[in-house]
Formats: sequence, structure tokens, C-alpha cells
Amino acid sequence: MALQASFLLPSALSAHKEGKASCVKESLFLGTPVFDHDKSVFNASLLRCKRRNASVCVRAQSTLTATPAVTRTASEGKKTLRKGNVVVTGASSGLGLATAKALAESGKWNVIMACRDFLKAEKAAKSAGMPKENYTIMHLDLASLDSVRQFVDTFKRSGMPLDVLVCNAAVYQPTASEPSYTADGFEMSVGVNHLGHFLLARELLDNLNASDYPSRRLIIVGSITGNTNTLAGNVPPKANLGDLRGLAAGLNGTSSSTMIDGGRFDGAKAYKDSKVCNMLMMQEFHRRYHEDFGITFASLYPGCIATTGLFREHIPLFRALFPPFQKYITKGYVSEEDAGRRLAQVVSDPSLTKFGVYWSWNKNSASFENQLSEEASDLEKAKKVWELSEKLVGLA
Ligand code: NDP
Ligand code: PMR
Repeated sequence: MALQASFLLPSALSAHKEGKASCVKESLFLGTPVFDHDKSVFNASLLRCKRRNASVCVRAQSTLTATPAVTRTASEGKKTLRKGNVVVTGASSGLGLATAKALAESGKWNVIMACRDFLKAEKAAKSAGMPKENYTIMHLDLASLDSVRQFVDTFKRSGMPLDVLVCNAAVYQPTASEPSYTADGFEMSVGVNHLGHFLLARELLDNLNASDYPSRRLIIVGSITGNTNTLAGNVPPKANLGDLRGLAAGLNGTSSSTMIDGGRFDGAKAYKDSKVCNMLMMQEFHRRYHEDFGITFASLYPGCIATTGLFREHIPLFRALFPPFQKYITKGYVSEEDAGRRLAQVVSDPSLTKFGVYWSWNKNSASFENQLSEEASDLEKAKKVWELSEKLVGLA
């Protein structure tokens, strides 16, 4: 724990303090005068408090006292909004880094970069030129449930409100002939991409709920390749969770299969299955909590960001041909910068507050609500995945 706490950069902690100070400077919330939001913000907070149990209310109350989302400047009586706090997992490269950069540069967000490699994240943030007063780095290894719990503990102790959580980190192991495992013995892709994020999101839900920020969001990065209603989703091996027998038995490769459907290990399929879990989880969160908590739960497909580290384990020929293939043949290519702007839009754009949506972008980079495949929108399956995952991460 002491080690974890020491991972909080002093400069980043001061970013939070500056965040408080900056409340008085900002006069707009997401392009709309905050004045218009004010009443609904506090009414919504009260309503949420009434619905929740007492302990959560106490926390909400202290959060409100510590850093109210909306304050009034003494001189002019104007309503202003503090910086939002957004946690982005896997912000040390690719989409996560580009999103963190876009949000930090907007000046409206303090980005908590939740990364497994602290130094890599710090170097990445510096070389991307991110304003240092707008980001904080905290250690998070999603391949260890203990690390997830420690991250949650460190975050809660920091006293920062949590306004948006972005579950972005992922591993893709298409060439692995043998499975590898998380610290808790789960097959790596599903363990990191789904189970680690599931525990993280569940443990931080109270914090999201306690935030008095006008729009609180939980966002999970899905993918076209997990959706079998698309051409890309039909490239073998196809995602298929089957009857979930492998997940039910713990994906540990000894007493059970490493694959959710109980089949033979296939790294590419495990990744696609994990993305289906991500998209199902977003819907189950929405079903269980949206009405009472008012949090916006959403997933997205940011486009094919063919240059990222996601493909680091693929064969060199694939890495050389994949970007031009996506650029000139499928036309699904998007740069890391553009994809980061898309995800940043889902974090903060007032036009994207619609809940329970799987966002995509067309050729002109305009967002639209996309259709999930039959499996990725199977609400019965979402419920079962939720219940089985709860058992595996020790929540049930
Ligand atoms: P990158 O490999 O560039 O980024 C993945 C991030 O996840 C890295 O920061 C990595 O950390 C982090 N990460 C991996 N394992 C762990 C772990 N155990 N604990 C904490 N963090 C971890 O890939 P992308 O930017 O492409 O991927 C980002 C998201 O976008 C993923 O969810 C992916 O599924 C999704 N996506 C990507 C597409 C693409 O075309 N690239 C298309 C559709 C969806 P480190 O830097 O230390 O390796
Ligand atoms: Mg795919 C419109 C067609 C389209 C799109 C948008 C993607 C996105 N891909 C498309 C088509 C095809 N791909 C076709 C026709 C082929 C066969 C030649 C093909 C192959 C292919 C491979 C081998 N594609 C891949 C791979 C990977 O290893 C990538 C993958 O599945 O990673 C999980 C991938 C991807 N194609 C995409 C996207 C977005 C990916 C990777 C990222 C992801 O889903 O996270």
C-alpha cells in the first residue's frame, strides 16, 4: 500500500489542488453555461442520496464538501464547474494515451492515468506534451485482482471525486500457442480485458455514484471484431461465448478450459470473446444501475487504430501490412490521435450523454449509435456473464 501510494506523483497531486482552484476560472460546462445545469445537478445529487444507502450518502456528502462540482464566484455570482476527474486504464500508449492527451489538453479534465508501468506512462505523457497540471499517474495492473483493489484503495484515499471511468486497457495474444495467466490464474486476455475491468468498475461504482459532476459516465472500449454482425467480426476465429462453461469453471487451464466457451485455447478468439464481455457488461451495468444512479454506461468501437501496441505480439509481416490494408482496402483505419478524440468525445461531449449506447463513427468522423451483434446484445447472457464474473473476482 505504501508503495502504491508513493506512485502518486507530487506534481499530479498538486494538479488536483489546482483543479480546485481552477473552478473559479471555468465558466462553461461542456459548451453550455453551467448556470443551466445548476439546479438539476444538486437535485440529482439529492435524489441519488435518497435512493442510496446511508454509507454511500456520507461519502457523497464529503465529496460535495471537499470539491463541489459547481461553485459560485463571490465577485460576479457566476456558476462555475471544477475540472472533471477521469480515470483512463492503459493510458501509457495507443488509444488510452491519445485520449488522455486530448482530455488533458482541453484544460477541463484531470486525467488519472491508470497504468501497469509507471515509468513508461510518465515518459509517454511527457513526450506527448501533456500539461503536467492536468494528469496524475497511478499504478494499476489489471492482471492482478490485488493490484486492482490496491488501485481502488489508493484512489479512494486520494479524496478525488470520480466523474468518469474509461476501461480501455487490453492485451491481444494472437500468436500465443500456449495460454498465459493472470496472478489469479485466469487466462490472460479475458483476465485483463474483462475480469480486471469488471472488478475495477464494480469497486469504483460507489465513487461514480457519489460524484456531483453533472454527467457521470462509465465507458468500456469494445470492438468491431467481437461483433459477428460485421465483416470484420466474421474473420476467423469468431467470438463466441457458447454456454459459458469455461468461464463458470474459472478459465484456469487445469480444472477447466482457458476459453469462455470451454474450447481449446486460441489467443485471438480469447481477445474477441473478452470484447464481447466488455460490451455485455456495459449493458448489464446499464440495466442494473442507470435508473437509480443516473450514470451513463456506454461502449464504443473507435475505428481500426492499426498502428498501436495492441498488435505487438503479431508476426512482423502482419504488423507491416495491417496499416496499409486498413487504410486503403477496408478504409476502416483511424489514426491514434483521431481515435483519442473520439473516445474523449464519449467522455465529455454533451451530445453523447445517451446511455446504453455502442458508439461508432462514420467516414466523416461523425458519431452514430451502432448495432451490436446478437450475442453482444443478449441480455440473458449479459446477466450470466455478470454473475459468473462476480464469483471469479470474489464479489459473490
Ligand atoms: P495498446 O496496446 O497501445 O494499449 C493497451 C494499453 O493497455 C497499454 O497502455 C497497456 O500497457 C495496457 N495494459 C495491457 N495490459 C495491462 C494490464 N495488465 N494492466 C494495466 N494495463 C494494461 O492498444 P490500443 O490502444 O489499440 O488498445 C486500447 C483499447 O482499444 C483496447 O481496449 C482495445 O481492445 C481497443 N481497440 C483497439 C483497436 C485497434 O485497432 N487498435 C480497435 C478496437 C478496439 P503498456 O503500455 O504497459 O503495455
Ligand atoms: Mg480486420 C471492413 C472490414 C474490416 C475492418 C473494419 C476490420 C477491422 N477488419 C476488416 C476486414 C478484414 N480483416 C478482412 C476482410 C480480413 C481478412 C483478410 C481481416 C483480417 C484481420 C486480421 C488477421 N483483421 C484483423 C486481424 C487481426 O489480427 C486484428 C484483430 O482481430 O485484432 C483483434 C484485426 C482487426 N480488423 C479490424 C480491427 C479493428 C482489427 C483489430 C483490432 C480490434 O478489434 O481490437
